[in-house]
Order: sequence, then C-alpha cells, then structure tokens
Amino acid sequence: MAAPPARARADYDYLIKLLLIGDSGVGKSCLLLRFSDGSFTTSFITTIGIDFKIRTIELDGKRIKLQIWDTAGQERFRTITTAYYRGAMGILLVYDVTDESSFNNIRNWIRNIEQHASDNVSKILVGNKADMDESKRAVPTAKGQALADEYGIKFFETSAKTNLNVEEVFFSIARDIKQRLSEADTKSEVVVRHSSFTKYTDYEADTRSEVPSSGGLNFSLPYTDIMRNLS
Ligand SMILES: Nc1nc2c(ncn2[C@@H]2O[C@H](COP(=O)(O)OP(=O)(O)OP(=O)(O)O)[C@@H](O)[C@H]2O)c(=O)[nH]1
Ligand SMILES: [Mg+2]
Repeated sequence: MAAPPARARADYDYLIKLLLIGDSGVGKSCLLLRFSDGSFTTSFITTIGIDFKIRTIELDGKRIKLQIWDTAGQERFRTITTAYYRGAMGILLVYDVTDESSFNNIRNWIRNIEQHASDNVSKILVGNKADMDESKRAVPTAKGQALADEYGIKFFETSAKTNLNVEEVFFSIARDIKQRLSEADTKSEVVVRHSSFTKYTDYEADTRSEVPSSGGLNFSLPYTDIMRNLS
C-alpha cells in the first residue's frame, strides 16, 4: 500500500488575523456581517464577549484567509477582549460618525492597543454610519482624516448599511499585512539558504507547532520545497 500523503497543503496562502475594536454600538458587528455574509440588520444585538467570522479573499493571485475577531465594545467585557489583542495582525478602530464620544474614545482604544497588542500590528481608522443624514453627523470627515494622519494610519468612512467602503477597508488592511508577511517570507528564505531551516508561510500559521519536523527539516513539505529551501 502506498505511504500516506504528506500533510495536505492548506487551502490558502496566508492566514491573517484581524480584530475589530471601538465603543459599543458603533457598528463593528454590522461591518463584519456585511463583509462576511453581505447582510445588514437594523436591530442592535450587542456582542457578548467575542465572536469571529472567516472570509477568504484573493490578493495578487494569493488566497488570503481572513479570521476576523469581533469584540464587545462594552466595558464589562474588557478583560476578555483585550486578551485577543496579542494574536491580532491587524486592528480596525471603529467609531460612529454620528457619535462624537465614540470618536474621542479612539485615543483610548489606541492606548489599549499600545498596551496589549504586538508592536508591529497594522491599524486602520474607520468612521462608520456614513450613510446617516448630514444633520446627524457629529464628526466631520476632515477630523477623522486628521486623527488618522496623526497616528500615520489609513482612514475610511464606511456604511455597513449601504455597503460603502466595507470591502475597501478589509482589503486595504489585508494588503498591508500580506505585504509585511511576504517581506518577512523573503527574509526567511535568505535565512533558510544559510541555515537549512524551512519556511512555514504557506502553511497554517496557528498549527505550526503540530507540523512534524526533524533536525530542523520539515518533512511535511513537498520534496521540491525541501530541495528549494536547501539549495
Ligand atoms: N445607519 C447605520 N446604522 C448602522 C450601521 N452600522 C451599524 N448600524 C446600527 O448600529 C447599531 C449597532 O450596531 P452593532 O454592529 O451591533 O454595534 P457594535 O459596535 O457591534 O456594538 P457592540 O457589540 O455592543 O460593541 C445597530 O442598530 C445597527 O443596525 C451603518 O453603517 N449605518
Ligand atoms: Mg457587536
């Protein structure tokens, strides 16, 4: 009988973990529902603790699996939600353009990121509910942009209701992170050539520890990959 096949290749090239944070009611869950399911609801069901959804997208011919964690904005869940900052590669900071205090709190949310997230985490500022009547608007677009500029991060105004800029936000942060990962990948290939270690980027990042290895060589890699890494 033939030997069992080597561990199957993952169905994606990169796994990217994102996190949505911001005050309760700004529309984090609605943005995620719009992006993952293409739907929207006007009823407000506040998130209890944490939830997540998955969507796989394609960027420059690579399959990017987005694992998107949706946190509760309510203070009483803060201990649970901050525990998820560390694993995030990208964080979407969301406020509501009709709610000034949700915008003012962005500085506090950024402070939380500085305390709990990885140093190189990507950030993006999102002013949601841009569909609302101008008479309801409390935060001008220019103010959102100025805050984003101050922190050197990208900024979008969105609407989960009308699907304004929702794809753009998620694709933009995913693109930045993929860029970072592929640069790291290139660097690790150089290391590989000098030390015979294998690179794992094409494999499920969160199951790395399960990948069998021997003497620094990962035999679940296809033979050609092993040869390439050693050459
Ligand atoms: N007009 C409008 N309403 C929105 C939009 N996004 C969300 N809402 C409404 O805002 C309310 C709160 O949305 P959620 O997505 O549940 O808010 P959240 O940020 O997840 O809140 P927590 O889970 O408590 O942190 C709901 O009633 C939504 O229908 C939007 O883009 N436009
Ligand atoms: Mg929610």
